[in-house]
Amino acid sequence: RRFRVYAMAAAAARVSNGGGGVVRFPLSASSALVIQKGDITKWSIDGSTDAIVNPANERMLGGGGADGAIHRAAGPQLVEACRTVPEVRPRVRCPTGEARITRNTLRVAKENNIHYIAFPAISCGVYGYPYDEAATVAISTIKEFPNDFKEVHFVLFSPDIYDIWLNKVDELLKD
Ligand code: AR6
Repeated sequence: RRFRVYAMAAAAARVSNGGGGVVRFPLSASSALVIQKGDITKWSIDGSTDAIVNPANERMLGGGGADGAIHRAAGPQLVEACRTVPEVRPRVRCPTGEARITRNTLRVAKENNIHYIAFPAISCGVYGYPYDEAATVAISTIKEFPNDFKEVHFVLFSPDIYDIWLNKVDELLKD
């Protein structure tokens, strides 16, 4: 299985595992938002170009949480690929800035013709971002950023975060 990984410093979403629990919300006639429980390293869409978003740190050379899991699943090629990303200043490949980084990820994915993309609950683990606020930033960014994704997935590792994401989607996408 092949997947591309885009690193993000800090930002917005959250993810967890519990098995099952896939809920789809239409964004337009040709695209949908999908909320699901699970391990983002196991996520893929058969036969399609896909991308997962790594909640990395600025240095982009691995860490704990989802970042650690993604590097373990990807193998050493991922850290090698990350090393080729130019530093904007010493030890910083991906500067922190939550809204800008979230939008940058979406733009990079669009430029690379990604049709399916999966986000974890960025910043909701090691970085300790409040879940409700993280859900608001993540979901409203997907809603407001013009995109051609067929599906944008949030893959949430914990049941509590999954519930918060579902409620937030109901609140923000009901119109
Ligand atoms: N699949 C989906 N979600 C996961 C997985 C997984 N395999 N593993 C953890 N999560 P975190 P952050 C959830 O800590 O807060 C690292 O050291 C987790 O339960 O991964 O953005 C980096 O190198 C939580 O809800 O990311 C950075 O230094 C969510 O993913 C720093 O942590 C995000 O938690 C980034 O911290």
